[in-house]
Amino acid sequence: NRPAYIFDLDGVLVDTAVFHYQAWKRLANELGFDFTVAQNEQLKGVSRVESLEKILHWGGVSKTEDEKLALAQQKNDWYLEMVARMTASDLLPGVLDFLEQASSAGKKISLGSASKNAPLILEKTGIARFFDAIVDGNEVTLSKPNPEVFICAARKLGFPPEDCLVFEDAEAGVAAAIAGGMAVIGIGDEGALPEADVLVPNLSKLVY
Ligand code: G16
Ligand code: MG
Repeated sequence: NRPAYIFDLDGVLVDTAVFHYQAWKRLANELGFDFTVAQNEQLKGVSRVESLEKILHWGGVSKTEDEKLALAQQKNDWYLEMVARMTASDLLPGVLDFLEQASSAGKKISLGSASKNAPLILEKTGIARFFDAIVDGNEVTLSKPNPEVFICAARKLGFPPEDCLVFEDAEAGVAAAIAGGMAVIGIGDEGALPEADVLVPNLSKLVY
């Protein structure tokens, strides 16, 4: 019953992980190595540049800083081609109802995402109107599990951490919420996210 809600984007509101996977895999293949679903899992909540560093490391490839910039840009161009086709039908189960009910109940709502494309995705899926604040990869430099993104969101909403409830699907995100002194609802399958206060498979399973 906290007054402020902070939502992660990928894995909580939309499943952009499959788009990230396809774009990273295409990049890896062009560089001459493969990229697996299991590796993609390790990139959830991780920023674009850090993701590229990890992928190059897994592929045993080294690149100059300029080359890395170009590769990250290429990946993002492919990713944005997929994002451009997103609509409200790409929202995960229960998201629209939950945001509508939370908003009617007077909750203050923020995004807390590592993605620099977050505002575009909120627009494409039609849920931007529910957000009182947005904190994304454009203003936050420290990746989860660092709590910076959630602390910044709480500050923007005007509430102390103990008034905030975070919705997260990634281990690093749950750790970030806890480090920030916030309660956290984990979104995932049974057995996942043991540190979360509550675990549900998706937002449709949360009774308002
Ligand atoms: C998301 C994804 C990550 C992605 C990151 C940055 O985090 O989970 O895989 O690398 O955003 O995305 P972009 O390249 O669009 O800036 P989150 O925090 O929304 O789960
Ligand atoms: Mg996520």
